[in-house]
Amino acid sequence: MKIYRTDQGVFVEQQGRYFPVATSSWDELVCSDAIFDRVTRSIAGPGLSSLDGLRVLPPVESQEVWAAGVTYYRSRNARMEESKDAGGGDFYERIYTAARPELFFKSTGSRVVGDLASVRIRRDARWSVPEPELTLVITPNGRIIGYTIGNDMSSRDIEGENPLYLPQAKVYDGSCAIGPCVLLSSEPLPPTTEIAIEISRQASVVFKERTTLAELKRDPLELVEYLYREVSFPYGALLMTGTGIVPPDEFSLDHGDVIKISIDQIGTLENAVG
Ligand code: DO4
Ligand code: MG
Repeated sequence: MKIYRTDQGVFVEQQGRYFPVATSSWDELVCSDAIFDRVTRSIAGPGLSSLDGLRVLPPVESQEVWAAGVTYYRSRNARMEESKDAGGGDFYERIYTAARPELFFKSTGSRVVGDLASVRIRRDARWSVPEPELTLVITPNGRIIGYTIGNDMSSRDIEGENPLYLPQAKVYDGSCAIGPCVLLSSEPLPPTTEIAIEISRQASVVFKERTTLAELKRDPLELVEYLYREVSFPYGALLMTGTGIVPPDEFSLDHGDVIKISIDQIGTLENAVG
């Protein structure tokens, strides 16, 4: 079951039809222990044939967005390369194998942009990339109730100059895109789940790659356990699980580029660079 947050309330999609879900707010629904039952019971009556005419909003309201890093071998290698002149390479090798994962704050809910909205590159960055990431939707008591698609926009030159610049490389207006919906599921996604990215410039594809969840080194449950150890989330949280795809070093995003990230069973998150 996929749920969408829109300007006309929450809708559940079932077999190509969209049914309204009774709730006072997104926050109320995602914090509800009965979310699966409530959403299932909403699938009744004729429903809508599409969400045309409604504005689909990012699937986040008061939730904080956090991110895990260096959870794929490809990400470890890219960070070691970009920070080698700053002497930071060793940190990435160590974090890749450490028991404690890298977790960092990414965005407030209000700063997240949704499907078809614009993401941004920092004005003071020279080397910017998107990071396509499976994103967990977690309740206040630490239960994973679903999955969505995230784009952890990053400034590689700033992060590479000094690992302590990470918050500036990662947190800025338009740096976090999430959507278009949440795939509600209490089961883990299969390791064969594919994450794919395509970047187009003036209608030509300039970068395209795919990976699968089999490459993700950390168990999502382990990431959630660390995140919730000493922090409480009264509205729950979203957790990006890290990128397994990094474009080649000579690639940097440009204004007007269109980024499409697709994950099996969830759909496609599309954002242009504003
Ligand atoms: O350690 C820097 C950031 C890592 C990250 O965002 C990722 O691996 O996805
Ligand atoms: Mg990332």
